[in-house]
Amino acid sequence: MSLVESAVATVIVGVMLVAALNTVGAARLGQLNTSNHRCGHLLAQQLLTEILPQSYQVLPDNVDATTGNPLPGRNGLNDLADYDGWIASPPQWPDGTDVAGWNNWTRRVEVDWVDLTNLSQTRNYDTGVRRITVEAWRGQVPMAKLVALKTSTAGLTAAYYALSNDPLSLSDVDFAATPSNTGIASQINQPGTSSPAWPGGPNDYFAVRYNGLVIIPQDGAWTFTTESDDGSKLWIDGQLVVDNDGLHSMRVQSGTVNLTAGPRRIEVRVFERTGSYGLIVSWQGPGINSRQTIPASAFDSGIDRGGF
Ligand SMILES: [Ca+2]
Ligand SMILES: [Ca+2]
Ligand SMILES: [Ca+2]
Repeated sequence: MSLVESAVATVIVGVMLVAALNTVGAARLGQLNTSNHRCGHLLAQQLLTEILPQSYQVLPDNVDATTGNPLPGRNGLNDLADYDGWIASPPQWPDGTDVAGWNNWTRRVEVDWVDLTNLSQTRNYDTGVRRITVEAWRGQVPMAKLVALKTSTAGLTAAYYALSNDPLSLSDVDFAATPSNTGIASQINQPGTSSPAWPGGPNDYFAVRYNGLVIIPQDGAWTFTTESDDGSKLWIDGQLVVDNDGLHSMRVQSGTVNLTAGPRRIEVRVFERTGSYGLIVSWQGPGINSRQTIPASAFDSGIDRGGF
């Protein structure tokens, strides 16, 4: 990984470690034997360090170049999904041999797609974010649980919804439902059009939700703008920044928020009732003196470029 990739990955893992501790609960941790807890943490961390660089996208497993047979143990694994449901007691080295001296210990892994707006919410479709959970148990007692996130690639995840009702505002859309289609958007820059928002989608009565990370280049006050037909809203780190909801033709609304440099969660929702449809998302802030469409480079967290 490059330095930038490494830094971003560290930030996200750090955030998630806090979330993991909250999940376990401070009271529970206090009851655990400190040395067992540290041992479990080391075991879980070792495995998580192995898993994080693996590909977000599913790849054919690694095989022996001469025999064509799958490599033993975890040496055959090469993507995050390969680790889902993986369990070993005692813990194993990557080649499948037991780690000596840890007979009563178990390590298990779960890999899920989660909703970026609610990291505890798993989804049965590709949200663009995989959550990796590694647990270490001694006997029947959980000693450590580490959680990390990995995003799919550059761009925002788009979830598309064909609506069967007549929407008047975003609150008329069930964004918790399974979407009609999903995709990746490098930017949000759709001027008014009579075309569908996704191939094969309807011309009217639909909604789109974009999720991902936006890299804030500098500390300061950042103004975000949506220009949309019909209504739209924009959130940064779960905070509503732009409210451009309701029925209207292309209309500009903005909001300003103070942010420190680094990756922030961004979510944009839009719906289309009838007539033309459009959505353009732009920003202005330190170093960007006039409103510009957020460039694709700002949505490139660089964590998984596939191939390392
Ligand atoms: Ca694989
Ligand atoms: Ca339309
Ligand atoms: Ca419209």
